[in-house]
Amino acid sequence: MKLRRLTLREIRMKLVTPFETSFGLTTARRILLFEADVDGVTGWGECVAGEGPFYSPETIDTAWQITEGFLWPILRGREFARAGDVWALLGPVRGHNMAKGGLEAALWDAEARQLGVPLWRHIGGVREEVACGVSIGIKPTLDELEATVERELAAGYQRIKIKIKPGNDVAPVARLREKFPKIRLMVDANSAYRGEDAPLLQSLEPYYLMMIEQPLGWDDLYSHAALQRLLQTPICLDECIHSEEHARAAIELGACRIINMKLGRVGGYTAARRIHDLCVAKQIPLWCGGMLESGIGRAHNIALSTLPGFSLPGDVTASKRYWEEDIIEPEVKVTPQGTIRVPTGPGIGFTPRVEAIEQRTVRKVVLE
Ligand code: OSB
Ligand code: MG
Repeated sequence: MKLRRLTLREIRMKLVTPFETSFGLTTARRILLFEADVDGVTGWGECVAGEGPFYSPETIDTAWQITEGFLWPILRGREFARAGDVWALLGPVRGHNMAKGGLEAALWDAEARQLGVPLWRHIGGVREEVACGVSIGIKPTLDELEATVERELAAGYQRIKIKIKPGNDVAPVARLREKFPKIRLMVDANSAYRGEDAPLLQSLEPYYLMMIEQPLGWDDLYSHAALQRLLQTPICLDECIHSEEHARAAIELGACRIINMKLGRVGGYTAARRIHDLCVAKQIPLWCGGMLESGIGRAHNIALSTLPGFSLPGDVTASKRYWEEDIIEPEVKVTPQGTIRVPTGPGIGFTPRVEAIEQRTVRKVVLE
């Protein structure tokens, strides 16, 4: 295989509703898309880096620069046997997983299309339908939060996750538990707490949450291990798990009992599959996280979620929850049972709407 041409595009997309987390408010996304021409076959990938370095150190601008300045020069003119070899080729570049992950995903899509098989089958997926949960941002009032949860449950979603931050944690959880005693409920703090907040996090225990996602520092395994010893509720790590080595350390230290997997955060399918295999061997349940992706990233998340170890509902949802109009055809739809039927076509199984993508493009470079 040879990457003949790589097109980078920055598109702008306005969210249907603003999304608030402990690290900030997002009203519109700036998204870096990768269009890879591999031996004349086109594959698509999405870089999930944020607009600012607040979820992780990467941003769309660092990803663009690293891709153009370092990843592309490594792959340019290079012959490789399979998409699975690209992760090792990019190894000399340390970190920048979201840049690598988006690019590598485009190569996997192209490879699956070359072979004429669905990407999810190509990576070893086994599920024809994946289970969906939703991630709900911090809301201005508890009434608004409750109404949002009501609506998402009515749409069929199997698990509710709410974002929390100091001062906006126990009250929303208590309210939701009172109103919805039986639902699968969890919280995501995006690193908003410190070790000293253990008593506050312990006060969430009576609400039998499925898990508490990433309560402490974004790269702090030690403190999560100490906190997990104080909690019955499982800790799920998101931000902390940016490599296979960190996943192994987290599991061995007891820093978490569940892992949220994101293709971009770990650097693509090769790294994700290694972490997946480790979690299966160690009996750590996995689920697929989301990063407010456009349809292209969403399609990759669906493929990833078909791996056998993804035993819990992911943050993989319908296009219309985030976008007035998505950039793929068909849009991602969720069944009344809260599942997505995995597409059967080659590659990601959705068609990028190139014209709609071009309309939203504010920056573009063609590397060849
Ligand atoms: O922590 O999972 C997270 C969105 C942006 C950045 C980080 C996170 C999230 C979400 C949204 O929770 C998940 C989604 O795409 O629906
Ligand atoms: Mg998270």
